[in-house]
Parts: sequence; C-alpha cells; structure tokens
Amino acid sequence: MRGCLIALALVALPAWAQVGAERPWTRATPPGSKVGAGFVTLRNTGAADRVVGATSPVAGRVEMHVTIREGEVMRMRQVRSLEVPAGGSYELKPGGAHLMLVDLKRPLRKGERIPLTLKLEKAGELKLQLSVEEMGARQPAHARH
Ligand SMILES: [Cu+2]
Repeated sequence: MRGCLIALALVALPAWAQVGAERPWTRATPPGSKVGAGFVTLRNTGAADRVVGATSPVAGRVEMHVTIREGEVMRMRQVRSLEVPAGGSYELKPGGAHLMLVDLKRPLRKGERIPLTLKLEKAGELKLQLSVEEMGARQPAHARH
C-alpha cells in the first residue's frame, strides 16, 4: 500500500523542466542607440530545457546571441535556442551568450526595470524584469565587489 502511494506521488510531479531566473539585468543605452543586451542566470531544477524565444515591449524583437572567437576577433552570432542543462544553470553574461534587444523603441535609462518574457520549450513563459545598470557595466551593481 505504501509503495502504491509513493508511485502515485511520483506520477503527479511535473515532467517538464523547472526554470528560474536570477539577476536579470541590462545596460543603459545612449540616445539613438537601437540595440541593448540582456543578461540573466537561468537555474534549472528539472529536465533539460532550452530558451527558444524572447520578447520585450521596448524592443522590436529580441534575439539570442552567443559570442564566438574568430582568430583575434570576438563576434556575436544569432542562435535559435540556448540550452539549459538538467539540474544545472546557464549564465548569460557580457562576453558570452546574451539576449539582444534589437530595434529599441526608446533608450534604456539607468535605474528602471524592463519587462522581458523568455519562452522555454518545456517550462513555458518566464517573465523577467531587467534592472538597468549604468552604460558599460560588466555586471549588475549588487553583484559587484
Ligand atoms: Cu548580440
């Protein structure tokens, strides 16, 4: 009987990934700039998942980019998805993978929060608020030492 109850409990657990976001942030943009970059650490306590899209009301579109080295030059390349490993995390950060806010409708100002929705293949939509740090910031203010 006891084994039976445990089996039922396991079946009731969601089979999809459980993904949470830590420290979503972006940088202030100069007037006239049409692009911004968003960063966040994704933690996955479930099965492997992937980010398959993103939207934000301040941008015409949001792309997913990775940074690759070509000889001496670092280049950004658009990708169709970003993998978030099972039981692990994936960090979007300056010099690495990031969200590219393209066709900005207005400048991003330091101190404000920018809504952004990530679409995960299994976990569904994840709503974030990107905190806007100063121009050229390498990491969010509260993580700086
Ligand atoms: Cu980019």
